[in-house]
Amino acid sequence: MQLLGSYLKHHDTDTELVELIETLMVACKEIALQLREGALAGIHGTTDNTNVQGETQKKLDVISNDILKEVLLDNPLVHGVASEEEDDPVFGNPEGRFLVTFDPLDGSSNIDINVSVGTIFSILEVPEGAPRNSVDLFLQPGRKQVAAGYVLYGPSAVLALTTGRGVNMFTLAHTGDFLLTREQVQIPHTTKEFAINMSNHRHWEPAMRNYIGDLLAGSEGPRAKNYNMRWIASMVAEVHRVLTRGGIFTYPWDSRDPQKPGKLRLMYEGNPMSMLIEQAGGLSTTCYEHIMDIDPQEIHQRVAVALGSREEVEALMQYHRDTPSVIQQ
Ligand code: AHM
Ligand code: MG
Repeated sequence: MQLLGSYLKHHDTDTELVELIETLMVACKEIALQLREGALAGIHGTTDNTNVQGETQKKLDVISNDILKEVLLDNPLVHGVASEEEDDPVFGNPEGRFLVTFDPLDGSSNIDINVSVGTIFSILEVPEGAPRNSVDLFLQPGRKQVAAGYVLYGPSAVLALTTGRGVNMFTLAHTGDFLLTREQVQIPHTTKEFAINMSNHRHWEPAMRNYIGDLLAGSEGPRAKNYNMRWIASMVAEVHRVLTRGGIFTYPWDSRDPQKPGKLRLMYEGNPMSMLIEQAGGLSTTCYEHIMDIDPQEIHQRVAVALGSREEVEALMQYHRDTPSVIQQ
C-alpha cells in the first residue's frame, strides 16, 4: 500500500504542497489520539468560552485548534491560518507561500456521545504582490484552492484529499502512516438518499419544503422513487457517506436568522467540501449558485449548502428556479 507522501510525489504534486499536507497530518494524528483517549484524558465537556460565532466551545474544539495552529505555524511554508475557533487570522512566516483555513473539529456536538467528528481544511496561496499579514489575503473564491480535504475520525481515521486531480482517500494505520485506500473516488450521479435536519422544516424556503415533500412522497410522488434519510449532525461524516455511496446533503438557508445565508461557514466548510465534491464528479451549490464561485467578503462568512450526486442537486436547483425565493438580498 502506498504512503500519502510518496503517492503525492509520484503523481507530480508540488513538493512544498506535499510537505504542507504532511504537516497537517501530523496535527490530525495528534487530534485522533486525543479523541481516542476520550473521557480517560478528561477532554470531554465544554469550556467557559464562546467562539466568534457565539457557540460554546467544547474542550476538544480548543485543543484541536491549538494543535493545528501550533504545528502549522511552525512550518515556514505557512504565512497564516484562519480557523472557526479564532476571531482573526493568525500569521506565521511573512515569506510563507500558503494560507490554511480549517474547522479543527467539525460536528463537535457529537464528541460527548462518541460519534464521528472531523477536521476540515482548505489550502490557498498568498497572491503574488499582495500585502502580507492581512485578512484580505484569505478572501479568495473556492476556485483558487490548491488543495482541500478532511480527516474523518470514525471507527477508522480517514483522510479525503484533493489537490485538483481527483479525490483520494488514505486510512491511518497503527504505524502512524496514512495509506492509500481509495483512488479517484467518483460519486454516483443519481441517488435515493438525502440528509437534512428535518426539525428545521418550518423555517425553510417554500422551494426546499416542496422538494423534501416530493422526496417523502416516494414512488407515488413526482420523483417516482422511495428515498432513505440520514442525519449525523457531522458534515464530515455526511460528506464521507456522499463520497462513498452518493446522496444529497443540504444545510439550507432558514428563517431562524434570516440575515445569515446559512449555518455552515464558507471558508473552512463550504469551499473545501465543494472542491472535494466537484473533484469527485458531484455538484456543490447554495441551491442557486456554485459555492466555489462566491466572492468571500469576510472570513467567518456563512453559506447555504446543497451538495452531492449531480442529478439530485440539479433537481433541487430546479425547484429553487421554479419557486419564488423569500430570501431578502
Ligand atoms: P460545528 O462546526 O460547530 O460543529 O457546526 C457544524 C455542524 C455540521 O457538521 C453539521 O452538518 C451541522 O453543524 C449540524 O447542525 P444541527 O445541529 O443544526 O443539525
Ligand atoms: Mg464545523
